[in-house]
Amino acid sequence: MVIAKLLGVLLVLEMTMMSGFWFGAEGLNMGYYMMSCPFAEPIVRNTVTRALQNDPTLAAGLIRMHFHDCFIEGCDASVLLDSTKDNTAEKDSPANLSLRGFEVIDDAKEQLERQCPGVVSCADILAMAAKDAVFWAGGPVYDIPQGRKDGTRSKIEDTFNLPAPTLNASELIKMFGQHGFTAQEMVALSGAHTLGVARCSSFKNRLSDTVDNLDSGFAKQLSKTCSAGDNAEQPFDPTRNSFDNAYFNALQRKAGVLTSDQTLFASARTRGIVNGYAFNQAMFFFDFQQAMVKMSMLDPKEGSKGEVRGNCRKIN
Ligand code: HEM
Ligand SMILES: *[C@@H]1O[C@H](CO)[C@@H](O)[C@H](O)[C@H]1NC(C)=O
Ligand SMILES: CC(=O)N[C@H]1CO[C@H](CO)[C@@H](O)[C@@H]1O
Repeated sequence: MVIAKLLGVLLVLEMTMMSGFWFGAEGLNMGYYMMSCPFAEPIVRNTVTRALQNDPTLAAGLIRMHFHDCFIEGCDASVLLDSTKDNTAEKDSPANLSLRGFEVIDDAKEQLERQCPGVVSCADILAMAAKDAVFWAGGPVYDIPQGRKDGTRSKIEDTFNLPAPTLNASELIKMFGQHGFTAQEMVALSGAHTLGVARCSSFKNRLSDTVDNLDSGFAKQLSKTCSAGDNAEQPFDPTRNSFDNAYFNALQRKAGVLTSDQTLFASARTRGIVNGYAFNQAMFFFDFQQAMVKMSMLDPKEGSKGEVRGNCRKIN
């Protein structure tokens, strides 16, 4: 088992080296900023570390923002664009207003523009920041290839492509399948809910639904949270700032917060995967980092298909 995993890691490493680092003409690759901005990675990492020391809850914000970015129009920083007088951007979609961490990206961008103007894309900064946040919170360390360019489209109506918290396992498998993910990768990625919170408006549907596989004690907890209003926050698991497998243990206790969380344990198609991750955190970490690398490479806009924004909130 262990040897097989190790071989797997070596193989992946070798493949990324071959495809990117050494022959790196087209496509994303590991050494993308080696010549043009060698300190890009440490600058982002230091910025993220400083921000998270101040506010550990922002780790969740950065990871979620990267997910929303990649699922709409590919990983092209479309999620970072502000609305203008003729365009309402993704970030102003009412249901998605709880995205957090924009200032961290702005801060990293400002420093990078001083060091190497016009070189490091906002999409790459966001992907690096999400990776640094995972590690900072205690999750796996991994490397992501770079070379994404920033897009110019960000439209509120595109956010219907995000999964809704009321989806069941088959719908989630289908939706993630459309982006090329297996059911196992979808469950691993959902494990990002080991960090952060959901607001009452995202789960109150469950309080009136009697067939929703909800532990009765936990149902009382959710009702109590909701008694403080739609924006009241409920942590996904008891350790909201630690990247661990407590989320999967919560699903086993029927104490998942969203319908889309609990369905992963309720459905026979994904229950085994949940049990595996609840039992073996190392396996969750391994699958999570692989799935995050894959997610970070969704439809990148390479070369002349995009630009490097000077300000992550505005197209050039
Ligand atoms: C499987 C489908 C998914 C659904 C339906 C979903 C839905 C949601 C919802 C409704 C919230 C709470 C928003 C709020 O009430 O303010 C949330 C939070 C969050 N999501 Fe997901 N999500 C999914 C997958 C993912 C993935 C793939 C990631 C990252 C890899 C992710 C990362 C997060 C994080 C970290 C938070 C907490 C944010 C915070 O505390 O600020 N989610 N998600
Ligand atoms: C999941 O949702 C779809 C669409 O609402 C429905 O057709 C299907 O029966 C549901 N599956 C389960 C297992 O509940
Ligand atoms: C995950 C989520 O809540 N997505 C919503 C974002 O906003 C749009 C528009 O209001 C909704 O259609 C999505 O369901």
